[in-house]
Amino acid sequence: MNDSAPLILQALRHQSCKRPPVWLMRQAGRYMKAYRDLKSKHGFLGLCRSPELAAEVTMQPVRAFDPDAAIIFSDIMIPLEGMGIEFTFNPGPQIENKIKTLSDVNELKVSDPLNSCPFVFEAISSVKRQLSELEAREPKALIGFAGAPWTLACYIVEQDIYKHFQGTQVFAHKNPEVAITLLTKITDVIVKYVLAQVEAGAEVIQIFDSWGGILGEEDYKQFSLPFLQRIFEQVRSTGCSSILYVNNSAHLLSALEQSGADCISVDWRTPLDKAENTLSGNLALQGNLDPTHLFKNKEDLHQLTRKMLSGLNRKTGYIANLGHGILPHTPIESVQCFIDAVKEGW
Ligand code: 1CP
Repeated sequence: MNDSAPLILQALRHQSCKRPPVWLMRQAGRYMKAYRDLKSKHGFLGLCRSPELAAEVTMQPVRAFDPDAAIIFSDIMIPLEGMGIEFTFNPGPQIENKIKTLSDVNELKVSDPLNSCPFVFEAISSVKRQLSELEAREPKALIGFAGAPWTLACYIVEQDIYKHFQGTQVFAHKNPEVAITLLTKITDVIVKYVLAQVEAGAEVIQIFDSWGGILGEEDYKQFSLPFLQRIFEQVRSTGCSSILYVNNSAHLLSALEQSGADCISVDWRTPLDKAENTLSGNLALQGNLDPTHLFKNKEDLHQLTRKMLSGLNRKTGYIANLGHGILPHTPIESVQCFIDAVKEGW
């Protein structure tokens, strides 16, 4: 076992890395047969709610493909259950009692995730132990995560006739104060949730603002950024590193710079060199191969991965990844091809 820090932590601290570290967003999941087999027995929430099974599903891609990180298996909705929000999955979140009014917001509890979802923290401790026992060439980082308050609000606010979460935008503009109260309550819970993940052993916290990109820059600064700033300030106070992923974020890059995250995870639509030129050099970058490129043939995928790396001007402060989560039906050979191509080095 090598006892230096995991490459991902070196990259987030801007220490020089012998090669780019690599992992894949949503690396545990439906493209893996081992995952599908376990899910067919226990159901998605059954996997999330069992610390043993969540740890096992977390470790499946780590053992199969040797990425530089494990990301804890769970879902962004899990900490909301303690607030009184009821949901199922099919395959995405289906919410029973959507938020419509101020009184719905007032009824939400600012619960303690240690009570409402203790299994997440038990799974983190278990994965931490398993990673330390793994016979791997490099130590691996353990990544915890949460949804951004805006993205969580997208799922829980009533959408009525609106598509693509515009219902949440309409809700925010009709009742900005109610929306801010809702976002503040979600943030209160998410702060507790990520701090408990750090306490349990997470070394990096990634926040997913998957629907932040539907907002224009000014609205982003009102309805997403201040809540992210609170979360990242708290994560920073523990000494833990942080990553912010915002899908469809080309127009938001300068706003994201003010989030307080250590690293911006760039979606595939923005060329990495453009992100590198726009963002301050103090910020690390993560990304950003188009997840659909994993369906190309091996030669093309290898070439595209090497091209992604050669577009960068830096040799640290960078984590190779996809530009969004890996898709169902992705060929597993492509996952290995992508990881191996990154491991060829700078
Ligand atoms: O049918 C199934 O097998 C369930 C599919 C699935 C999985 C594997 C869902 C339902 N969630 C997950 C796990 C999950 N969710 C992880 C696992 C850790 C990993 O390996 O990376 C993570 C990080 C998430 C986070 C998540 N859930 C996000 C943010 C990331 C992103 O892709 O933008 C979002 C938006 C969700 C909501 C969600 N949960 C599940 C689905 C299919 C979705 C997306 C639905 C939608 O597009 O609205």
